[in-house]
Amino acid sequence: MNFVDPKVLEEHYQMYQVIDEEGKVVNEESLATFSDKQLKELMTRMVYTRAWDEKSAIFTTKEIGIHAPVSGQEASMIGSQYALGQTDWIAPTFRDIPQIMWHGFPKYKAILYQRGHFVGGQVPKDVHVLNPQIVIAAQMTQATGLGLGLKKDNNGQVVIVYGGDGSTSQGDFYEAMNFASVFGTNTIFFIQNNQYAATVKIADQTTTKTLAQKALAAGIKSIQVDGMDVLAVYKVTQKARMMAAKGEPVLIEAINYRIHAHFAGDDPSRYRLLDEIHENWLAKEPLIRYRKFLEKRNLWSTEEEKAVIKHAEYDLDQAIEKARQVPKQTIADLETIMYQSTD
Ligand SMILES: Cc1ncc(C[n+]2csc(CCOP(=O)(O)OP(=O)(O)O)c2C)c(N)n1
Repeated sequence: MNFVDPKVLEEHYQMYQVIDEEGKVVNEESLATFSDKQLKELMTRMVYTRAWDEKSAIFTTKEIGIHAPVSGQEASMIGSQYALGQTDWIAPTFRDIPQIMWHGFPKYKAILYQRGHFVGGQVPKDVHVLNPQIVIAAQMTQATGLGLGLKKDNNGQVVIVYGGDGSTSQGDFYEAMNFASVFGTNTIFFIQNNQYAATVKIADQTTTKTLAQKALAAGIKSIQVDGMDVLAVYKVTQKARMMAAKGEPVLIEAINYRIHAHFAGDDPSRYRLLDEIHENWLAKEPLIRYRKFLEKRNLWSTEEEKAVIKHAEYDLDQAIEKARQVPKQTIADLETIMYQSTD
């Protein structure tokens, strides 16, 4: 009699990396496929995202409403979105605002979404994103359905659905993967394991050593990637995109770390000791290591970084100003838009 031990799976997962924590290349072959322009663009987008995030946190409650901080997760977010085509779809959570903004979702609408204004939920027709989901894992079943539609359209489009580690403890996650596997939908499940579901740490959510292995029960291939390494995330998503476009759904587990609170305004020190574990994660954070990598190649400077930060802060001010011009919503608005299609 032989009960299979989940430990047999663990050795198959080796976190995929292109650069290590010191910005040193560990995978020359993957690196060779990037142009200097792409290498710089990835940094520009990450720095922009960090600046937007930090300034948003200051504005929270006054202007923005609920802001879910993303610092520490830029490599996962930017690297994965960068690997998509413009006509691919994104099914985001409340935290995945950077990906949808880079995919064309208007910035002022992102502010309105965070304020709970209905205009923030109206996605322009030519922008391929779903409304950010606040119900944990509900976006997974939606992305499976959308992935089935894309398969039937047969245009090579895919949908990427984001979820936190907490979403993998939900029923919708398993149901979505099972359906995706049975019907061969064009879906990429992208799990951002940022170590916490609100205040609950990963060790209190699951006894599996990886979240990636959860896909295997549904018959879906999966991989673990260093979610603080933007080049690795890009490469892995690019491959996943090719597979999903052929009706092979896949799961990516990106290991990263949420540096700030769950929602801006929370006090993370109530559930997370700001001790050496925190310090250890900070040392791995995506901007520091990627900056080291670029500087070694003379592809990045302090001046460039400052200019990007200034640009992001300006854009945020503009977006807030534009959001201010939108009339306050009323109860009657909610009733009228209930059965209307979006613009
Ligand atoms: C079905 C459901 N249960 C509970 C909540 C309350 N809630 C909001 S965020 C959150 C934690 C989400 O954690 P995770 O999926 O890991 O995403 P993260 O915020 O870490 O990116 C919870 C439990 C919710 N929104 N939906």
